Amino acid sequence: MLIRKSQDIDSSEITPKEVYLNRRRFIQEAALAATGLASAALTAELPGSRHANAGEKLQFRKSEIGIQGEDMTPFKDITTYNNFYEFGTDKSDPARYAHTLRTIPWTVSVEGHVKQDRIYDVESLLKMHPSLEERVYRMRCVEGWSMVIPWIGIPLASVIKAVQPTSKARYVAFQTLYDPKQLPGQRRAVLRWPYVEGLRMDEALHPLTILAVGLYGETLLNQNGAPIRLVVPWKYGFKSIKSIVKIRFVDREPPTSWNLAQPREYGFYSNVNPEVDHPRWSQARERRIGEFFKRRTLMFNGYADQVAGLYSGMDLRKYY
Ligand SMILES: Nc1nc2c(c(=O)[nH]1)N[C@H]1C(S)=C(S)[C@@H](COP(=O)(O)O)O[C@H]1N2
Ligand SMILES: [Mo]
Repeated sequence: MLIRKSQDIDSSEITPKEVYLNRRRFIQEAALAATGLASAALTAELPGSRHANAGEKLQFRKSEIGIQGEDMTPFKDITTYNNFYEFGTDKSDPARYAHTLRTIPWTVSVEGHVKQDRIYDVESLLKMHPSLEERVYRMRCVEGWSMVIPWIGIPLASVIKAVQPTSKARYVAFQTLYDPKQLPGQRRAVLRWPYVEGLRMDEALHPLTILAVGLYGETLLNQNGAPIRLVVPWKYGFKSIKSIVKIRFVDREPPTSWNLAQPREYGFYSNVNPEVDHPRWSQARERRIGEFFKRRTLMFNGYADQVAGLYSGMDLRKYY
């Protein structure tokens, strides 16, 4: 049970901030239990996650995977210039409105062609990898802006290996929470809700693909997709689905939100490619947030050495 969990932590590991956050969580949960909102079964089964409090410090190791030598985008920009249509379509909307999302408790249902359908909390997913890793990734939005973000997370491959998909699993489908009360943008039909995304199994297993729970050493703020989101750095940003509640192993290419909305403009693959333009604009250049001059967009967002092999023999104009 969660309340006992926070007491389990060795006091030597606890920073003042963590003490504060743990106390705050205790009070939140006590309040929830008092109002009867949390059933006995719920609190017993959902230990919640130490990682789910926005802004909580995380312990991690620096990964050798990722980029070096580029300036990281300031925390302020990463957390105030966002795309998260569940909170509105303006870049400033998510930072203003995402506080309505409750990330405790949070569960992710793993289902489909897998050894066992099961519901996991964030912490038990993270235990599928030895430790949290910091990965500095260049990220490129399809609209033409880019950032360099020090993500904290674990390889999606570790989760996939732990849950053991069957041989029928050829793709992985992801789903964001659907709850218009918490995600008020879902009251408007700007997209079909819930937001869905997908990867081919080899893309999902690729070592660059991570489930992120933090950035700049702290748990994700809601606007960045708390408590757990996908990060696929060689693809346009919309593939990196936020606030995931379901991971489903499937045998066919799953539907994806932006492809459903504008199939001619957004394909399933959506690999960053300066040579394949969006029908309404060029993808050859991009604006790094914080910089004045545009820079050239790199093939596969600069990760071609690692990922080009996934697409050998494929016509990238057809499979855009
Ligand atoms: N559920 C959900 N996930 C989403 C989106 C969204 O609207 N809803 N926007 C996507 C797009 S277009 C981008 S560019 C990135 C932006 O992530 P960031 O705001 O953390 O930089 O999130 C992606 N994930
Ligand atoms: Mo985007």
